[in-house]
Formats: sequence, C-alpha cells, structure tokens
Amino acid sequence: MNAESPLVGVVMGSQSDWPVMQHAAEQLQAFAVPFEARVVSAHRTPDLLFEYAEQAASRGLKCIIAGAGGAAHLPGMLAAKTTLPVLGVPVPSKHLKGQDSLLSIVQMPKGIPVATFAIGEAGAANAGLFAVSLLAHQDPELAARLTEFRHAQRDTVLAMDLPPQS
Ligand code: RP5
Repeated sequence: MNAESPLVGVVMGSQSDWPVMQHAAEQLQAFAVPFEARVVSAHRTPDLLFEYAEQAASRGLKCIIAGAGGAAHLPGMLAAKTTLPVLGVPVPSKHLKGQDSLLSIVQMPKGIPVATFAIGEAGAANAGLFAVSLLAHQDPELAARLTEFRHAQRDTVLAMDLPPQS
C-alpha cells in the first residue's frame, strides 16, 4: 500500500471478501493511487461504519470502494453517511452466487446513490479503474496514465489473431 495519505478507501464486510476486493486494490496500485484497505462490517461493526463514513471526507478520501456479499448493506449505509462517491462491488455469495449482493447494492432507493459494479473480480477491478477516472479529472498526469492504459488494451485486441478459417 502507498505510504502517502490515502485518496481512496477500499472497504469490505469481511476478510473473506479480500480475494475479490484485492482486484480493486491492484488497479489503484498499478496507477500509483494512494489507498487504504479496511474491514468494516455494516451489521457486525455498525459503529465503526458510521465513524469511517463520517470521517472519510475530512481524512482526505475522495471516494470509497465498498464490497460486501449477501444482504450487502455496507455500500448503501456508507453512502447514507457521507456525500463522497461510493462505488459498490457485489461480492459472490455462497448460496446465491452474488445475485443477492448485486440486487441489495444496486437497488438503492431514490436519493442516496451507490455506483454499482459487476459481481466479483471484474466489478472490483472496474471499481478501481473508475476511482482512477474520478481522480484523473483533476490530475493530468493520472489522466495521461489512464489514456496510456486504454491504448495498451486497444493494441492488445488489435494484435489478436484467430486460427485460419477453412
Ligand atoms: C458479508 O458477509 C461479507 O461482506 C461477506 O461477503 C459475507 C460473509 O462474511 P464471512 O462470514 O465470510 O465473514 O458481511
């Protein structure tokens, strides 16, 4: 993790969410965005959730990436307690494979938005990239790195070959 003051908070309901949420952290690391990673549970540590959300902006965070599984209250409750952008990542769950996580994050009632990403690793990685986009708006060097990343992806696809067709 970067030693500078964190600009992005990556929070999750349990340590068991980390294998998914580390994909958000990896994107932030790749773009040298300072971040912090914490376990904050909506239903097991509600007081910590309130404290984290209430202090996030004054601590210098610019957005919060929040991942949780099952009845995933964490992103919505964080969004209820801060006006910072909250990026929700549905973590795959044991029985419903993250469909429950997705619906409980994406179906926020009008007035308290949560930007919701895909279930699992792709959603976590995209939440990391979305945080980079948010920050790049005010950081030309970061914006240049994001453009470079997009160009590298484009070039990879343009170089893809398929087997000869008979
Ligand atoms: C949620 O319950 C967490 O976000 C996690 O996805 C799920 C299971 O948590 P553990 O029982 O693995 O701690 O709160």
